[in-house]
Amino acid sequence: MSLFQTIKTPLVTYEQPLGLFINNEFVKGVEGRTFETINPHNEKPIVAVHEGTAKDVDIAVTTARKALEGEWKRITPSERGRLLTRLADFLERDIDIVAAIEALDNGKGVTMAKGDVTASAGCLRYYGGWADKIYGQTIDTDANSLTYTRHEPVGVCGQIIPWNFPLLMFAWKIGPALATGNTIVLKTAEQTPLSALYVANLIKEAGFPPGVVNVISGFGKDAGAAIAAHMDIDKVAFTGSTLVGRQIMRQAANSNLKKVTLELGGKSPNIILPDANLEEAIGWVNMGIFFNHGQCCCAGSRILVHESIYDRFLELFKKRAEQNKVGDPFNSDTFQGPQVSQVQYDRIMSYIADGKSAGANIITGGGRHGAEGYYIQPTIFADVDENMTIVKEEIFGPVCTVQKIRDEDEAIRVANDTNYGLAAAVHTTNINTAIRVSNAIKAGTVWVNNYNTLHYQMPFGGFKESGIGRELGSYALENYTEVKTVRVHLSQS
Ligand code: TXE
Repeated sequence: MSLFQTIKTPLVTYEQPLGLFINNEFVKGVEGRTFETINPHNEKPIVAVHEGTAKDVDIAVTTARKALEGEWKRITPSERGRLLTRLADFLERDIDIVAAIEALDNGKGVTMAKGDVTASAGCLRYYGGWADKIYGQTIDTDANSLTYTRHEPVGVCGQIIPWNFPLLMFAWKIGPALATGNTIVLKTAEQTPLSALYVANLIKEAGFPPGVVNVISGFGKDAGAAIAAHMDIDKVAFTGSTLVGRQIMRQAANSNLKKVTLELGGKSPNIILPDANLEEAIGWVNMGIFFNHGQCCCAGSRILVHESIYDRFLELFKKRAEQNKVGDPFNSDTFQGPQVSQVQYDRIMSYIADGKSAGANIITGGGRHGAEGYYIQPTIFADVDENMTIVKEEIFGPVCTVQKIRDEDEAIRVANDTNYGLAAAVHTTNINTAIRVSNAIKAGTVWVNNYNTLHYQMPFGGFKESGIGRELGSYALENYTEVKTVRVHLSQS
């Protein structure tokens, strides 16, 4: 099988790389295996890509180690920054192609996909700006010493990303790692390998030295597990399910105790208090759960509404959800496309069936949308109780539950009644209430009167079982540097 193929989408025709990206070249996997990636809109294969296994991870790690100790080490921090900003420019230049790839491979609406490209370019440019601003400290302990710290790269970083934001997760991962001088072996999700391979070509075009970024298409239990267990990877960063996050930690512990950061699942509460601007809140609630087809780790899937506005809320929310345009990702006004895969479709449908049989009341949706593709209707469950599976577990689809709460205290108690702690929101026009509730919620991000408004300048990550460490903002830089203390004894003569 060849290493490139021309792909025709409804919007653009482009050259898709198919190989593993190692040492700035596209290559076949050692085992010679390939796997197909499926178009979730029509359930048909788009193309087959070369599969990386543990052997390819080994080769990529050797390459990344060589780059780390070689050319990359000699490049100045400012030049690293310039490479990142150049990559951001190329992403923006190719926005139509990259957005089309995301629409094709992931199923997200092309307009939403353009937003992902812009946010990814912003993220890379932001970290490009950081590259020459990584400082240590000088520490005055006594007159006979000079003590200072250096923030050195951790080394070779393994990064494993999911399929819900294939390009954006790629940017979130490589941005801070490259800004701080690390090299990378990144595995994309098997459902969505295409955009990262396209961007790999841009990485080469931008002028990154060979071996600095290596991209492996492959499966979790083979290539992914090989990264987590590798003895010569210094750090692993993972975004995905809590189940796999635990495995990654175990493998890191059982191998070389590589550093671990995890960005995992969520079951985030979205609280609507009686003094909220209801019209505006409904818009954010809709965005909170249905954006990206509910495939967001921070999705506002548990909606907690004060009893005094509950009926009115349901009436307005139903109306709003039914206005969401569900359909072909290549229509520019599509808000919700298909779920990413048959597996995800089945998983979500089984949660819906579970909610129905547990006696939850369907306000809207609850079924398949259309006859082809992994489309699911925006679904709202009401009259749920706290112990139902649909209230407890991450569904990761366009499905939410609406619960009645009596007062602020109950809202806080119910909001925190979860093993997760990724995000939350409160809608109120009282600043005191907003701050009180935000302080009381155990979550990495709390939105007040908005939802899902992530930004590369803001740290993002989870309390409790939602993860370890923070991505984005200056905080992410800490994941990718080792602090070295140097103490110099000053001679008195
Ligand atoms: O996730 P996996 P899946 C949640 C969401 C979803 C569920 C399952 O609830 O319904 O997880 O999705 C790689 N060693 N999230 O099965 O398996 C895999 O190849 C190393 C939340 O797709 O965690 C892919 O690259 N790596 C989430 C990545 O892990 C392994 C985003 C994610 O896949 C591996 C996605 C292993 N043993 C799903 N097994 C979020 N936090 O945004 C798999 N992988």
